[in-house]
Amino acid sequence: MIWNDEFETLPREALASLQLKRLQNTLERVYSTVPFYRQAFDRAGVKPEQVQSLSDLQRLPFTLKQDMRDNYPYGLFAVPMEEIVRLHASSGTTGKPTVVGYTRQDIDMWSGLMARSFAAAGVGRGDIIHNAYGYGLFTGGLGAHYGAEKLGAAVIPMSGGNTKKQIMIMQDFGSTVLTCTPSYSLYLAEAAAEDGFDIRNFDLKVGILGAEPWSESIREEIEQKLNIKAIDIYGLSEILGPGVAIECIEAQNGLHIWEDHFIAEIIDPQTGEILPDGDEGELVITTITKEGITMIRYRTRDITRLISEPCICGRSHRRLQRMSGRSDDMLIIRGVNVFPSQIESVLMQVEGVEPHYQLIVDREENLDSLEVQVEVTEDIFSDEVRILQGLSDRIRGQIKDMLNISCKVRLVEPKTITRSEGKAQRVIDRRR
Ligand code: DLL
Repeated sequence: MIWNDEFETLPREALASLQLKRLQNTLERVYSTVPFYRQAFDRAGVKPEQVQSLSDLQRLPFTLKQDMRDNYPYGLFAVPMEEIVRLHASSGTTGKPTVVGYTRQDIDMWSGLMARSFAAAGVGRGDIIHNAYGYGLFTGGLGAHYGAEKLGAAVIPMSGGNTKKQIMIMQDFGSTVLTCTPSYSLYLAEAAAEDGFDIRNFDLKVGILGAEPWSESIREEIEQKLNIKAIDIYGLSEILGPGVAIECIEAQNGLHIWEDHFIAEIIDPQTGEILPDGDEGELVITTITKEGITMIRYRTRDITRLISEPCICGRSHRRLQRMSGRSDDMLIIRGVNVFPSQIESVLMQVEGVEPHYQLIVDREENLDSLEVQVEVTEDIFSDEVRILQGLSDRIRGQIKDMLNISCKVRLVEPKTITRSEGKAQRVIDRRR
């Protein structure tokens, strides 16, 4: 279902002129209210009024996560604190979090985009949304919650954790929609089975899953194990939270990025050069309606490509291909670049391998080493050592063939790898 027909199907030309108008207003505004941007634009020698076309945006400098850290906590806010009604923060792996603030209008806009995203995933009034994204500083919980209410669906504010209770509530309340990370959805299926329930028989019909990278093979696992349609949703706190982009249920192929609110560019992560539509690179986003925090050419570090072919659903907004990872998650193992998602894709093609794995990177005698720990089914695990050895050799060979890296493979018993209630930790890098 299309939530906002006028905007979601706006012809490309009209969309571009709306973007330009909104961009120009945004630049005027931040130039006068945010010293950080005024200085950055001055250094680049560009005044807001010189931005006369969308391609002029390229003349402005990028904004980095480090800029948010340098201006911690409120230095990038574009409005006085009296206008801020909500604060969120993203944890980040090191040091201080990055803080984001929302005005009342931002919250309305966010809820509207989340409602629009739910609708694109086939969710509507009458649905019961089991929201297992964490409530708190993380944007997932409250972002999905407000969107669900705006949509007019019934939302169960579960938050993360307490997995056994989640199963009971999901079953008793007849939840039809599950919102959580893809890894947690698999954990829920597993925990239900442990309690003697088959989650496939619950009322769930769709999962709105995101906040971490996942592969097409994991989607198949989830759809099969939970008997749902698994929809990929993307977002990040710096830009909004969940609801920046989502797959439509009609195509389930690429995530529509809501271009009436965001301008997307793809750049070469090394050189910063703009890449044409269709090329894979780093996603850069400019917000053109946000008030509290406005991001001009924010480097997301997420690797994807823009799909500009029209979609069968009738929405005119371009699509992002499923994220293949983050440029800063890319592992360099003895000089070879590899994304955890590539290893995941290899693993998931092997019969008997479960969708739970961890990559341990270390340095041994001055050389990088990679150990892939992956769970295998109970049946396989209780097989003879010879058979297990054969399987791990086969996986090692396939990783070598497809990704050109040598690694150790350790097959582990089911449920050995720590389950996560939020974002899964796939990589443990002991070199850092
Ligand atoms: O993860 C917001 C969110 C909540 C998105 C719920 C979707 C659902 P952060 O904690 O700031 O915000 O993390 C943002 O997570 O830059 C990506 O690297 C990653 N990420 C988010 N969604 C996806 C996805 C939320 N669908 C960071 N696929 C982003 C791959 C994703 N990575």
